[in-house]
Amino acid sequence: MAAPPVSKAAVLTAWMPAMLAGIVSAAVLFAVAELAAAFFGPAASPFGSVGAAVVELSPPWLTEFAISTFATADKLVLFISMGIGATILAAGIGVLALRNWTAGALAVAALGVGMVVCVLTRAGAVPADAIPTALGTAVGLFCLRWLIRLLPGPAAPAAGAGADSDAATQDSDQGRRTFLATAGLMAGAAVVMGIAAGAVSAARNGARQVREALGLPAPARPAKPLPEGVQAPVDGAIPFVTPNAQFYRIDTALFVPSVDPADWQLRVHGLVEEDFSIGFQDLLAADLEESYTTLTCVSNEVGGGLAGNARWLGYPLRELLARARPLAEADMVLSTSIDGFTASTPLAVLTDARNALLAIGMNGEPLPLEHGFPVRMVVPGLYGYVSATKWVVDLEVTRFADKTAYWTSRGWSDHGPIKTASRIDVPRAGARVAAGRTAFAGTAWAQHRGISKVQVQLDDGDWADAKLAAEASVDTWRQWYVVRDDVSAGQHRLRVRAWDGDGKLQTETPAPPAPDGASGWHSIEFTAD
Ligand SMILES: Nc1nc2c(c(=O)[nH]1)N[C@H]1C(S)=C(S)[C@@H](COP(=O)(O)O)O[C@H]1N2
Ligand SMILES: [Mo]
Repeated sequence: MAAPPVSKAAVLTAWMPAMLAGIVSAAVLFAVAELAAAFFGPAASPFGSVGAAVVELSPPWLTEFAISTFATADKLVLFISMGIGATILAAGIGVLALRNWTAGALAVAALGVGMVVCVLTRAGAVPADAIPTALGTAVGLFCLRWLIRLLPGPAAPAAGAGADSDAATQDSDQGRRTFLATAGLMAGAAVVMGIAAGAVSAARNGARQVREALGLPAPARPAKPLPEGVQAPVDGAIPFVTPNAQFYRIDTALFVPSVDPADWQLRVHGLVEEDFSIGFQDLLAADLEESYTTLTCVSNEVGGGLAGNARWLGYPLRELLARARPLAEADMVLSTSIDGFTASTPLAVLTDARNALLAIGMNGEPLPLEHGFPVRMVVPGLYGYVSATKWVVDLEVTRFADKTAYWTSRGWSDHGPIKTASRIDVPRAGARVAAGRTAFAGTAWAQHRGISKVQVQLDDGDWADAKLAAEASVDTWRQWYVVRDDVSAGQHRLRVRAWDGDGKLQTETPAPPAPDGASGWHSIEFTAD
């Protein structure tokens, strides 16, 4: 007998319970695994580990797109996409399990194994970290089995239609209610376990509590006080020192690593005459130095906000490396974070007179967790991806010819000096200002070379010198401003360009961030009336 034609909509409706069974089971799987993982350690989280693997395996263009498009929301976007992907996959597995239980169960098992592989290949993972994912997969599979059993078999949706006796209808109503109640209970349990997982991992985050109780020692060499007038006297100019809470954050860490200073150790080794390790107490007891340095991300677009200036407290890397005595053939230091991120920094910039620091303090506070607590690197003059390793635990003195780092093995330039850049902060692009007397202001940077001149151009007028605010040091950004009396009503364009301390004009030709930093002159449009 030929099956009656079945519409797509009817098939979907018939599959709905199976899809729901798949999704609810997946929710239980992740909730159980994440709750158990909260007791194991950050590497044990299956969701986090799959996310880390996605980041790790993503083609460079995708990672770069994500960072430049979503900037600091890139992690949220990743998790939401993963959630959507997991939901679709779980729905599919539910249908598969209904039609053929063995195939469905094998699919779940295969995904479980895949997640365990992600967990075990993660930086800092130990074999026991596989337990939460294995446990979650087992419980999820059990729930799926249970829910599928409550469903009628995979009969064609329209079969038997019209032939239902009253008893059969009642039966199937009863069955539907049992199915929905069971699925609802499981979903509720998943939500409760998910909330508990969040609470447990927050409570077990020792680093946060230790950080709050930590007092920083006074620097042996305090920062040179900021000269008067580093701040442009214009409303809306950004703060010269970026408050920690406003400081941009860029990293590949899906969950901020939690490092207890009591367990923190830094190993210094490689092409050195002496290798050694230091602990956090050694740093607290050392002669610390404090200085202002402006950090910049290589992914910053022309006019973008991925730059920040802070007062960093730390131990000079040149002194740490002097103790290790690098061999003559060495030309690079590969720094590694506890989460596996690496950066390759020219040895020369870590051993010259600049204030390259193993930093523990930011603007008078211990480093915020997301900025590398307890210890990070800060190197004036280089983009963060080749220098600013957060949660740093290992320094290997080596050679550019022998090793590559996280981003340099993904096609980014291996030396990352910061390009001269200038930005208009006032007015904001698209703003409306009063015609007549109008102030323009902004920021320019060329770390370790300094800024010697800034010019602006209004519409097609002549380029005119801006006033430069005071310079704190060549390692920090510098503010500029211009007050004009003659801004006519209407639509305008403003452009800016800067010269570095060597008298070199910043590149006019636009270039995207990859592979060694964006270039081009920033311009904005605004309306005066
Ligand atoms: N462990 C770790 N450190 C890291 C990164 C990272 O992904 N992981 N990103 C680097 C990059 S690309 C930049 S621009 C700076 C940003 O430092 P911030 O987040 O404190 O502003 O950190 C650097 N240090
Ligand atoms: Mo960066």
